[in-house]
Amino acid sequence: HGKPGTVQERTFIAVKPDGVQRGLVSEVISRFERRGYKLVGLKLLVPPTDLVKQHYADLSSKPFFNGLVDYMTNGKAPVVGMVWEGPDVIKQGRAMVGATNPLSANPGTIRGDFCLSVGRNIVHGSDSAESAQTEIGLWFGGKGEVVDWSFGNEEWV
Ligand code: FUP
Repeated sequence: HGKPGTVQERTFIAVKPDGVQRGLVSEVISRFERRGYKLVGLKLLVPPTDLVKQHYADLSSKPFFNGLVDYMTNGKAPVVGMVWEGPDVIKQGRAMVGATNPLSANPGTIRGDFCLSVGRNIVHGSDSAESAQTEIGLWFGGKGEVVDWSFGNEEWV
């Protein structure tokens, strides 16, 4: 899919429990929609502990790991997981999300506009093609959970 010369990528974006609690689900979705990206996967869940441990496997030795897993899985609020598709969406999605530490995130990014704490930074976005593929498989591994569909117009008027 996509025009010739257009690399159609997919990335995993999640609104984390603090973002859901704060009513920012629509804000995050809206930014990706208005940018022109296509929503191809969407679910709300309290993720199982083993899923989150796998998702954050590269951080398992960090001192904040247990707290991070608890915050994601304790059910005080759910997570909204999404798969977004479009040109350069992995890198562009990271740019839209902003720096991990919100105090280093530029205004205009989601983190730079809506939060202050690294441990409560609202949103997740895959940081590479490899992690995007892994994370989409982890969160949307079931048959039909990611949907192929077309906007219908291959180019805007
Ligand atoms: P990011 O890809 O921007 O989400 O950043 P990381 O994968 O490095 O971190 C994942 C999550 O770990 C962050 F969203 C929040 C948490 N974290 C902390 O709580 N403290 C830190 O110092 C770094 C990350």
